[in-house]
Amino acid sequence: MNASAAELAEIVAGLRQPEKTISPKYFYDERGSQLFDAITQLPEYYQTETELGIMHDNMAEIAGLVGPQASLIEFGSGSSRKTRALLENLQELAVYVPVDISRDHLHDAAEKIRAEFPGLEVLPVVADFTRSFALPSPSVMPLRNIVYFPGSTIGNFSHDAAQELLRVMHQEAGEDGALLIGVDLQKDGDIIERAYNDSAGVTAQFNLNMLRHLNREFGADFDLESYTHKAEYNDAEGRVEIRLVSSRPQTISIGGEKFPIAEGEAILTEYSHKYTPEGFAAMAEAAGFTVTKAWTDADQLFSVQYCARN
Ligand code: SAH
Ligand code: AVI
Repeated sequence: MNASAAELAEIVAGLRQPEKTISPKYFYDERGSQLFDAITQLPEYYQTETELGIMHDNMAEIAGLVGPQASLIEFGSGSSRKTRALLENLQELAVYVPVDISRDHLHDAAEKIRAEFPGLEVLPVVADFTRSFALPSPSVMPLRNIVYFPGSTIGNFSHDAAQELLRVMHQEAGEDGALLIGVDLQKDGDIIERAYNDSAGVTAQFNLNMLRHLNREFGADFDLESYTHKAEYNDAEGRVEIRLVSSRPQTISIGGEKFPIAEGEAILTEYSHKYTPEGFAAMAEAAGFTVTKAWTDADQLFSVQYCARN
């Protein structure tokens, strides 16, 4: 089965579940990546500016821990906005490998990085990082691998899947490697809910765009007008739950199957888990990492964590 047939099978399997579910990776076509960039500019979406601030305030220490001639492998690199500070400050970086599922957006971002950092080897990889993929060989042998996973994209995975992904990163890092990861922290639920229900409605457009993507790439027939965005913080589970709610009874066709959906029924499109520092440290430990250093902001909204291999 090629990637796209496997993806169609995955989407259909998700729609067969008791709660219809579609993976958040299907947010990211070109428009989805642009809408995510717009989300990062929203006043309510505290994560991006907070993470950038933490990186800025602690860059000398981060660069010291990474050391010289590293290979920087970034999972879910998007527009590589946060990476620029690392590229400017890391010592004699050997190569930058941005990995992302959003093909055109990744290639555009890589071109911009090449123009901004002319001496740097940039080897983008279009891949779904939840499936196995090959890393390119750099022309200069790096001294160590640093896996970079900013943005709290780890939060979009269930605890089991997140631990599995950390294990993959543990392998990619190799013996002398390390992981540098952005992790959103548990906090007052109102602050979190506002971040996913912005007043300009950009997150709603981002959520709905998933259906446009599935219509175009997978021949689905979602009627975008008849779904509304819903994002709620589930305190007990420590996660935001994002859904699309059907405003009328209708039938979805995809992959030769039909799925009735009732008025008021929802499709789950994303979880965004928030962690306590202890909760993340325990998960990292179970995947073979020790959190050597965790930096946070004055309000303890977000954290950046340096994880060494055990
Ligand atoms: N790192 C950036 C972007 C975060 S948005 C930041 O911190 O702002 C999440 C990014 O991960 C998107 O660019 C999306 O295309 C990518 N992504 C999500 N799921 C993915 C998957 N399974 N495989 C590869 N990339 C994925
Ligand atoms: C990419 N990821 C960490 C974002 C998040 O906050 O979970 C995706 C997002 N969904 C809605 N707004 C932003």
